[in-house]
Amino acid sequence: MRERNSATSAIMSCLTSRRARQAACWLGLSLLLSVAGCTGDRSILDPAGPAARDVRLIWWVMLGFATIVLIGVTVVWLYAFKPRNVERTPAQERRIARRWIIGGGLVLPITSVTALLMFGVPAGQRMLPLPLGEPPEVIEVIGHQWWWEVRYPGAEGGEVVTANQLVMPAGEPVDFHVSGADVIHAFWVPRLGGKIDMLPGRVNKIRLEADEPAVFGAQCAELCGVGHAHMHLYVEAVPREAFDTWLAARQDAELSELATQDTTHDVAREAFATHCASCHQVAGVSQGGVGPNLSDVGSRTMLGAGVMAMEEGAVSQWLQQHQTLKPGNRMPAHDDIDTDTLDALGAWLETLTP
Ligand code: HEC
Ligand SMILES: [Cu+2]
Repeated sequence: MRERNSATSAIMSCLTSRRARQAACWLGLSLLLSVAGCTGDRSILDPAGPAARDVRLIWWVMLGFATIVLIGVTVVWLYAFKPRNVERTPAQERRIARRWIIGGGLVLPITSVTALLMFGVPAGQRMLPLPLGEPPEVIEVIGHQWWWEVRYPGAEGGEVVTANQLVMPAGEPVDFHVSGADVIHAFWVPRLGGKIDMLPGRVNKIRLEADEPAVFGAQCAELCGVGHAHMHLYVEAVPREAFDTWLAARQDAELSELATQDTTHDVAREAFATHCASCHQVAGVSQGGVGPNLSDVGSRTMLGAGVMAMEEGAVSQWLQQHQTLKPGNRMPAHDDIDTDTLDALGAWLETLTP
């Protein structure tokens, strides 16, 4: 609230000051607004890994270059308006014209493009999944309308599958193999680097690394339909040991036991078998593959790919209001199921916390 008040008074003082000061005032204000976006969990200017640092460097180099070009063009443009009365022979005119064409049309673009390539090519190279001494962890990320499927094919004891949350080891390179299940999406964790298209029928690869354990925001970066803006991904980098523990807890045997052992949830499991099993997988209970895997849904921090925070009662609320919370999403409204049953389903799913 205080921020809003100070912003309002800044705008008011811009409006009420004199003309010359007004111009400076607006310039300052717009600069302030533009740097306000430079931090946060989705800022490319606040890198948390080597690939993102490269991207930031290229960004600054390009900004610097663009600024120099802008100033250069402006100076030349102003110079062109300067009145002068020199008589030139046609040969002199031709020579001057040729100088401009060769200098501005060939030398300048060749040097600037070469300089940019010198920064860009090594940076792109570092993001390529080139062979390493020790093969890095592979995480598969598959974009769906409008949620994320995340698979760990290298997990000890068998592949681990989850959704809408990506846990990765920190301090080591990780290869992301990305694709799309329906339309084109794009995988983008701005503070780690990227972005890369997720294409149906093709696997794109990118190598990213998080310097330290931290939580990052990610977002689908390719317009993919009505739910695109609601397609966030929660990314958490954890120490290697914690990562291994996290994976081990998500082995099918562990998850099946978690989902089936507690008999107080029999009603919920029955309702699940009738209404939900065709679309959702819960280890030991169902095999559906249309929607997110729910075997560990209780351990998510967000539901619906970021539309609501996971807290007590959140799953039941999602079941009752998901078409309002995330309009147009691909899960049918369940108006035909009574609230008690939805509450029971929610309560059971929330216990699925490995
Ligand atoms: C026709 C297929 C379909 C059916 C039937 C279905 N769902 Fe879904 N469900 C989806 C899809 C698709 C999503 C992803 C929606 C999104 O976020 O865009 C989803 C999302 C969810 C989520 C959020 C998961 C997350 O990680 O954010 C929960 C919880 C859920 N469904 C539970 C249920 C329950 C319980 C039932 C039965 C009452 C059910 N679903 C029936 C397709 C289905
Ligand atoms: Cu999208």
